[in-house]
Amino acid sequence: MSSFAPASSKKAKKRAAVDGVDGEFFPGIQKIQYKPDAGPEDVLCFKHYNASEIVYGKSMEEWLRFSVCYWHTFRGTGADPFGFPTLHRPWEDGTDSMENAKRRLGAAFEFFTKLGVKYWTFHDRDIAPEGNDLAETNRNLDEVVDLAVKLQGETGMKLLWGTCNLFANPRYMNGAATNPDAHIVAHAAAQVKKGLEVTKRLGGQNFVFWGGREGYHTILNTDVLAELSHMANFFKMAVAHKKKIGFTGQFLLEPKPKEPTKHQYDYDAMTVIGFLKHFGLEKDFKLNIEPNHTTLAGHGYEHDVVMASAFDMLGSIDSNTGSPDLGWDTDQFPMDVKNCTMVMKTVLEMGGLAPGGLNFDCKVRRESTDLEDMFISHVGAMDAFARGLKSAAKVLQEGVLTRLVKERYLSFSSGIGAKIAKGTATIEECEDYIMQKGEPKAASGKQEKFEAILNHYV
Ligand code: XUL
Ligand code: CO
Repeated sequence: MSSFAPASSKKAKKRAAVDGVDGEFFPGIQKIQYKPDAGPEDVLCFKHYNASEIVYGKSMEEWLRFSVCYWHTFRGTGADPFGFPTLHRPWEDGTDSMENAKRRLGAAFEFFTKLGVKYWTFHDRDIAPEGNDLAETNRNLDEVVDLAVKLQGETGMKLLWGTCNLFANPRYMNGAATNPDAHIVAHAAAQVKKGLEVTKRLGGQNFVFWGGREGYHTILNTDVLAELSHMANFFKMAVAHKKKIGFTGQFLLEPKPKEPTKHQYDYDAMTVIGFLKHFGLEKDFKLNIEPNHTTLAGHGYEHDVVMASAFDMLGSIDSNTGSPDLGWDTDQFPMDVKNCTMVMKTVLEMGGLAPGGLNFDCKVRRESTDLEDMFISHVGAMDAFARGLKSAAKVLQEGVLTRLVKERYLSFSSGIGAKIAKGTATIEECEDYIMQKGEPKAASGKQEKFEAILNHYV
């Protein structure tokens, strides 16, 4: 029996007819329920995430636009540089065939529906195998997308964003948009053309560019200005095609400082904002911020979320976490309520993330080998974010932190401060002001007080 919805629904029975995706892949798991009184070991239910509950004027579901990523959750094998795959999924037959691709998609939609998320994300090459040339690859993609359109229609699932994998194939080892060979740049552009078209077909609300190979391993062999200009022109071609086909999704650029490339051009939020503004692309792009990338860049967890939002450039979030004691991208599920509170505080302050969302760019540990771990991880992270949302709402509703921050900057509301804030003060006026008023008195920054107040709410 097919089971893309709870086994009891009429839709589930009808769906058994979809070719190649028959079968229930998570037979022991029912649709995840909200059970606020469940005990500590009951990890297959939500204790905090209650989709329809109103928090800070909107439903939890509207604030927390959760999305499951295809690459980790349905293509992750647990392989690492030192070891073979550990995650053996019942829908995988060990091949990269179209049949397997379709069966996997069926399993994915059963997972999405039982979990109760509304959105998913994918790279083109996650969902369909590459053929012998671009034409065959595109045909494969079209065939799997046909099935995805059908499954989306049956389940009500939506595509948060699509993206192109411009980093795994060996042709891209020296970069895609920044490759020193124009032939390869053209190939990447052709791939993006198709990626945009299928994302449009699936009603994608955004389209992501992550430049994993856009950067350098040694600056000795690299013309950085040429590469950055080519990348900007590459994005301009994509913007032109987006307009031509009438794709209305938001373009998002995802910063990351390194890994796999030693130095990636999209280093962090401010670097990307600077790049976009320099090349006149800031109206066409926002940012997709992944906190594990932020910490890899040497910043605090929420730094890039806050910076992108401050410049009205926060489009979406790849909500994951790293391990603060490691130096690489571990893509763990976000389970830290304080981190989630800080992210949700920013999201509430900006009035919501739509059309972006909270995409779980996360993978279960290679040692978390049970099928149910796929659910436990997502449920735990959704609950952590629901708690973060509730704490952030309290922080803002009571307004203590907001008031204290405002008071800290009070000197800019009148006199010389107001002129500095408006940009009308001159350097001579500042000198006159100091000559009259004398030495300023430095006020306490009160970091510990702010930290203690946050702890009151979390
Ligand atoms: C890699 C990463 C990507 C992007 C999409 O670190 O985050 O999965 O989110 O290409
Ligand atoms: Co990501």
